[in-house]
Amino acid sequence: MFKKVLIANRGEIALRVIRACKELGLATVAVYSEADRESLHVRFADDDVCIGRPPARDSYLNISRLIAAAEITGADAIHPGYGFLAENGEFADTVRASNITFIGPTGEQIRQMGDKAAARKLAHKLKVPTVPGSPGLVADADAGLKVAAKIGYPVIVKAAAGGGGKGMRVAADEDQFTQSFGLAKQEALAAFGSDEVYLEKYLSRPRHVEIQVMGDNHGRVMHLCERDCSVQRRHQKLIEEAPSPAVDQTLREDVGEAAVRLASEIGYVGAGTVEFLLDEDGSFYFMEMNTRIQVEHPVTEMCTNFDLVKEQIRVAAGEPLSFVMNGQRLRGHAIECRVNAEDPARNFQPSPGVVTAYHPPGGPGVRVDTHIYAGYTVPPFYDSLLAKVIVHGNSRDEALARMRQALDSFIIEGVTTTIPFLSRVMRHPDFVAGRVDTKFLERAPQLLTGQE
Ligand code: MV4
Repeated sequence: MFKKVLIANRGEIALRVIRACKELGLATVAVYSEADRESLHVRFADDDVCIGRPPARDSYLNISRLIAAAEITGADAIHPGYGFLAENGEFADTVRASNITFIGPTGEQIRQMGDKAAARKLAHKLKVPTVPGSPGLVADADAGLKVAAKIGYPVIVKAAAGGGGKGMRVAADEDQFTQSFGLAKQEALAAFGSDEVYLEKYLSRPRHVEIQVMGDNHGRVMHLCERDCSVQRRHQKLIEEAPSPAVDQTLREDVGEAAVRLASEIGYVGAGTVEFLLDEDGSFYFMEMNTRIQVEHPVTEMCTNFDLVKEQIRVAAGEPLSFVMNGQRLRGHAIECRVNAEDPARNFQPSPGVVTAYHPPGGPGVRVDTHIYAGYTVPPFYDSLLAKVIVHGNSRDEALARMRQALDSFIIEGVTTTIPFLSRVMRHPDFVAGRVDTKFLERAPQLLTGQE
């Protein structure tokens, strides 16, 4: 096992990883930017190193500073958290080349899944269902028009280097196609430095269902049930739950088995997520694989009773998976709401500033993962996640009631938060009935303001 783990991240996930390390008896190193001097991850870690100016590219994205921080403090492993360098193959390689263990998959595995067109090709080869579309990259608009004519409109053009929604364009018909194709390529080049794109049939109202997988260095991969992340805005997830109200045990076994097949094929090691689109008729299609621990991992922890971050650390140290559950023995229902310092009535505009009062909810089945406290200043440089409220209940209804109670007793003053908005969603008849898809918020704009 390691002796000392450096956490290459900030905010609530840095605290989450520090807790897991402490439980395993490991020392910790926090890194921080000049904007995060007063952060709790710095206080709770055994050692800390300032790695630069507030903008992420000068600090949390600076690979050589992170490696130097690990070397100076004698850390023998690095946990990347999510975001920042978590899915950067070069970072994983550089960490390993410096004789430090990267807590996550290999650089090669990160790159294999980072190329979304190649991942789709691999899924197709393994008979993991994919949406009808181009077999690989589409060279030019003329080639695209031919594929589109074959699969039928609407189609979606996606960036091979993309993921999470950037560099995507929908074309309703042949007339729109050439323009959408060009725009997707342009956006992809600007965002990722690559204008490679591929094509899929566009599904109009899918649910976003993703499978948590975990692999070890002994050739084993298991899955830990699905999460439903259909409530999103501009590709930002706002609410997640497990299990999905749209997935029964038979479907769970099918999707889970498909996810495990894909991850096994590349010898995947660590925690990963295989994303699927779920159609109204129960068909599921592979979308992409994320090679990191995700923001929404706690809903899986609550209904599997399994500590994903501790297991990430154990398997990185070479230990075998502590048991293989494959979606069996699920326990109740969990929901997570992301509380952001944003104003839903003003297009979710960020609201940084000082938290003047703070009191978190509590009680049975209520978990709050956060880094904020009374007097904390929310810096303007990073994403605006303040806290994750995660509830667990014996049934979805019990979890819903717990979430309403928790949100309504959560006091955060000084910054505008999304709490009142989340509270309204928890009372919306379609959400209560589990009738959500990726267009849910577009259909219910009154939720943003609370006005009818
Ligand atoms: C799609 C789709 C419909 N059909 N692909 C969005 C994020 C990126 N990972 C892929 N995305 C989508 N791909 C096909 N063939 C709809 C989306 C999509 C979406 C997916 C999940 C959650 C929210 C979404 C919001 C808009 C579009």
